[in-house]
Amino acid sequence: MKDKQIKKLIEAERKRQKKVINLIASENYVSKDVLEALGSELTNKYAEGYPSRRYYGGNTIMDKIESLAQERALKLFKLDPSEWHVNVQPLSGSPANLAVYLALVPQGGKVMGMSLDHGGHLTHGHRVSASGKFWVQVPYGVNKETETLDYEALKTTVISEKPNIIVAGYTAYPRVIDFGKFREVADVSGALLMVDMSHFAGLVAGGAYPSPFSAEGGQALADVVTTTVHKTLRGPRAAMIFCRKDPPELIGRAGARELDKKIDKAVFPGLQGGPHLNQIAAVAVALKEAATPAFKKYAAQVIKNAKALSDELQKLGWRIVSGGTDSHLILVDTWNGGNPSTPLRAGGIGGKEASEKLEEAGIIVNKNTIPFDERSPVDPSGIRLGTPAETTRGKKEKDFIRIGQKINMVLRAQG
Ligand code: DSN
Repeated sequence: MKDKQIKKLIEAERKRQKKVINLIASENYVSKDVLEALGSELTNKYAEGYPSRRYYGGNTIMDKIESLAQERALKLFKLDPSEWHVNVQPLSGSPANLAVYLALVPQGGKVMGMSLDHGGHLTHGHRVSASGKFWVQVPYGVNKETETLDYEALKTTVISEKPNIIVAGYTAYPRVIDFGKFREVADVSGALLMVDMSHFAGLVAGGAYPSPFSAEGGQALADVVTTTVHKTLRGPRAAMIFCRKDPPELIGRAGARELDKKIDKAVFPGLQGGPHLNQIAAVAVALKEAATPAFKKYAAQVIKNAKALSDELQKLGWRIVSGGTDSHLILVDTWNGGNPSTPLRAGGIGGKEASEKLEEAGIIVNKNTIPFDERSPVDPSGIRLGTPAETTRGKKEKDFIRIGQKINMVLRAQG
């Protein structure tokens, strides 16, 4: 590379990534093949439109790449192309979610999403996001005692609020989500059900987490599923939107006809211009990798590692939100979490200080609110830990037990 300044910075970041223990739950390390596709000549091309329906010439090869990505996406999640459609053009998770609302919810309509401080995402209707400015959020949260989803409470909210769409799938919820119960809840008022599986898509692909698409007996679950590709799915920064094609039982529901056409239109020309075909090619590469037996093992190991880390921290006296994990992430209540026999200084340690101390020790985490947090999001009561990135680097349970011990030592060190 001729640009020495950027070259030096890329090199520095490469070294940083190698040196640290990365416990950011939403990050991962992609393969060389994914990087190669991202850095290819595909970035030079404009391809506004969709395969065989482009607004620019010279797109025969781009059509093949995009169609291949779509084919691989449907195959990976075992979806019948006559029943499901996938759009692989969203640049990332936030525009993907916005495209769904733009397509299916009238302006001012209701998006029922989990509150940010309980583990939801900004784009699930939070007021600072466009999703909360053009639509109205009907917030829900977890049960105060169990810190898990309360499906009966959800049903009550749905009956009284009648949301247009219900969003399940979160950024800081460590437990399995019962998509069958969500389907029942949505059916109570005729709402559409959207699952944002960004965090656990790789676990679904690897068969280690329940599918939001359909139940084991074939019962249909979500109407729309969005996902980023760069988290547990271990691909480039990108997103996809899956939707059911005119499911007979949905006909007649508000906004429920021709979901595929509406979503395609919302992505382009509704929100985006030319798709990033270098990114879409990298998505296709990652989807092929995720269909291998090695990836299946990876997904199972991610969860085993998270359980090992969670158990070790609990053993060392830390309070884990909801008492554990079924997924790739753990929420540690650092503020209220000290072991009485080796107490933290009065008041515990806030999430901001905890993440800073850990970073000094080479462990990268993010500060995070915990449900019913009384502290501010800039200095919340907890930290979020995730195992996808370090599992990609080959770490197993015994390594995560050691990481748990190091976290404990760092957070309890005085000064
Ligand atoms: N998806 C978020 C995360 O979990 O880190 C970022 O928006």
